[in-house]
Amino acid sequence: MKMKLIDWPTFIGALILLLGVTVPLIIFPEAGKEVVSQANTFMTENFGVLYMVLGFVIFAFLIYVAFSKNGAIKLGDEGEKPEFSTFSWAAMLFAAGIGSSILYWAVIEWAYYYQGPPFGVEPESKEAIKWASTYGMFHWGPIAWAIYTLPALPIAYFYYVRKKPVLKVSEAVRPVLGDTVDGPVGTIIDVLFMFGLLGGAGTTLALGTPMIAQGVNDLTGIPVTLGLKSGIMLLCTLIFAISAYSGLKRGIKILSDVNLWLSIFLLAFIFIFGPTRFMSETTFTSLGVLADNFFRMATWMEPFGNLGQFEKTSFPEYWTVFYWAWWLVYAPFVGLFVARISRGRTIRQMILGTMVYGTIGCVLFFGIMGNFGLYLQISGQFDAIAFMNDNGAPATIIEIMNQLPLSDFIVLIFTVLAIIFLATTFDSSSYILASVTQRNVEGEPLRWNRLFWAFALCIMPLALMFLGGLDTLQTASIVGGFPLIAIMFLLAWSFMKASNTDIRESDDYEPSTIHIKRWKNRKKKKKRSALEALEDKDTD
Ligand code: NM2
Repeated sequence: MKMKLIDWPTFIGALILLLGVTVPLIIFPEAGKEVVSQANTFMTENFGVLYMVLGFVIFAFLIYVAFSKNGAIKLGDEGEKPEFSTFSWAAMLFAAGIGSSILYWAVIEWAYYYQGPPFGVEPESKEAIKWASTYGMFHWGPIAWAIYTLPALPIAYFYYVRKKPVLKVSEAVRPVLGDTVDGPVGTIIDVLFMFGLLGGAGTTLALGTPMIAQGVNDLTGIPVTLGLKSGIMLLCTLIFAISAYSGLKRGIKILSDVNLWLSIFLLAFIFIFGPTRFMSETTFTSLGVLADNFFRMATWMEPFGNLGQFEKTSFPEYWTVFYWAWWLVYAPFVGLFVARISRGRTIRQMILGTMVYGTIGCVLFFGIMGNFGLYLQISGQFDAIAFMNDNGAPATIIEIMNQLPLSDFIVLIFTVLAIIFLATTFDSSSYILASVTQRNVEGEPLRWNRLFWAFALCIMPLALMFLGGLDTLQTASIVGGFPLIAIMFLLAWSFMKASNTDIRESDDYEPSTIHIKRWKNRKKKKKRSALEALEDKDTD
């Protein structure tokens, strides 16, 4: 029977957690908002440093792995070529990890930093401009992509080296936790992962939907109401559902291709018809500022902020901590995709590739869209900040797009792009949620199971939009991400344990770790030749 395929404890566990959090928020919105805001402050103030340390440690760890012997391991058989060309690989990687939020934040993030800059800088000053155009790239840069890559290590390793397909996070930590993952411990890990993903996707959908609603409003005049927003979410679910039913692979492949080309078109259009020189110069300068201040930004926690005479900005809590948490909740899920597409690459290529190409993609969005907005502001062409303070961020984003030539057409493209981005988020998230709640997945997870999670995905953002407020949306990721801090640690440990064991025992490790074998032989050879050299010397 098909029902037997479902892993009920995980299925019910995740559902109860989801409803347990969202239903009270909808029934008691006033009290709910208060509790959410307290939860946000409590988590970011007390545990903010944990998220910050985590981001930094993951980055350092991956750089270490990339250049260690473990990094030389090939994901596949010896002599195997990478399954995808580097361009397709980078495009798929980007599509898996990035959704509609990049349209939102690339256009508007600078405005928040310009008004509330880091490091105690004077708001709306020249110095603030510098950070406004740089900090977005940092929050979508190498550390963020490192967070995404970590879970891909054990997953890809089990897939292509040990040849054991892993679709659950609990499976990926088996080397550390042993058979306990078959019991409640495994269920708890999977439920927490699902809860994190529901929170992260909740943040994405609750941000993206009002922006699309504004676009629709701009194009058709339909007023932006909760009804319109719910309709948009339903539409995105439907687009995904139809494509899932009409032969998934083709439907979603077409959507992702359209997405890629529309993004390239939009970026090229803004770059050519916007202030090209300003955007180029500012992006280049920001990259320098970023490189110069990378460690400062990665570790800045404002510890003296609340010591009486100093004024606290809460910038790190409000931004960096939130961002690391948000990337964290998506990480195991993106890790699965990264692992799947990385066959034939080495661990080192996978690590450096995600960090470099992922960052380049985000730099393009922020450098073009963000600096376009910044230009409008400082040249006085459009006071985005005043507009935002009166009308909110989603309306400002659309209004910034409206400053381009052929504005109706551009707003249309922007809105369609955001809709497709959301539909693909529904698609991939529901795929993973459904897979985790099944005992085994042959080919595809059950269709009803996928559809169920696609609709379940709407619950959190509906509750969040109902409550309103950016901090409410941020809290979903921050709270959902908390348990993942421990899970990330287990994933890293698990990868190191498994790969170190295999390297050590590689002589009898058959058949897929030929590369490991070769590595070992190479080392032996080196030792031998060193010995030979010594002997030669002796005989001389
Ligand atoms: N991240 C990249 O909506 C999206 O773009 C999904 C969001 C974690 C900030 C990912």
